[in-house]
Amino acid sequence: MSGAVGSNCGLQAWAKARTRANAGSGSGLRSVLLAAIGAFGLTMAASANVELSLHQVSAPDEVGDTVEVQLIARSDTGSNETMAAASVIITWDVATLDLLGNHTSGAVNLLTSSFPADPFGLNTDLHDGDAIYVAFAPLGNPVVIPPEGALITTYVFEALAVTPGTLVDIPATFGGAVTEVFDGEIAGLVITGALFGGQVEIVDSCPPDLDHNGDVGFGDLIILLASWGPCAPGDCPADLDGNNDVGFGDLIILLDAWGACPG
Ligand SMILES: [Ca+2]
Ligand SMILES: [Ca+2]
Ligand SMILES: [Ca+2]
Repeated sequence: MSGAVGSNCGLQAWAKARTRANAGSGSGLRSVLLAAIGAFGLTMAASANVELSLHQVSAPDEVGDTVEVQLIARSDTGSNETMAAASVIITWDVATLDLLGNHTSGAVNLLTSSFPADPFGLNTDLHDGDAIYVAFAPLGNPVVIPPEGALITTYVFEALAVTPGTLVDIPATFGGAVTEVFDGEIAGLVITGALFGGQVEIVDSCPPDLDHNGDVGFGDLIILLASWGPCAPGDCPADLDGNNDVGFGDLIILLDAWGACPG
């Protein structure tokens, strides 16, 4: 076995596994990742682990803004570890966050860093509260994971609603998929450590700005008038005075705030 596995092989392996899954054989993502990093034997238990954690970049974010959540990998051994690949499941509350994608700015050097088509269908819909992110290090150049942590990628969400804290989690398993980190030197060695989700705080410093364009104006007035009348608690952004009804009290608040939002 040459062990020479490039990006195409990795992606082809994903495609093959997907085909097998579609055919009903239920092949696992784990075998796909193992094949892609050149390990075909049994996986081994690790003594040294890589923790994964999620962190909101700038807290809090405004409703309507993009929310950036960093995926940090950290060696728990006190010395550097290496990573060849990782599959990371993330889950979130679709009432407060909508996944827009991810970016690699400032992150470690990776061959692929994305939400590819997966055998479990987690990525068939990226707006339903679950997805699986996959990172492959460049061939022969595993990612160094120091004890102080390394940025793997940044997930980008849209903030949909005010919340003091909504959890973006990294489940160990979900829908048949597994969150796993693979060692960069020993093929097939799983070195997944502790998994820590992260809380995201979303605020709205300018509630009358109903269309989130930075000022209170006719666009917001139209939204308010269009939702005139009784409304359900928690699902009524134009109910500015919180009496479960859009009416003159809310109109007065909006008119008083007319113009640029504070800040
Ligand atoms: Ca999904
Ligand atoms: Ca506005
Ligand atoms: Ca009201």
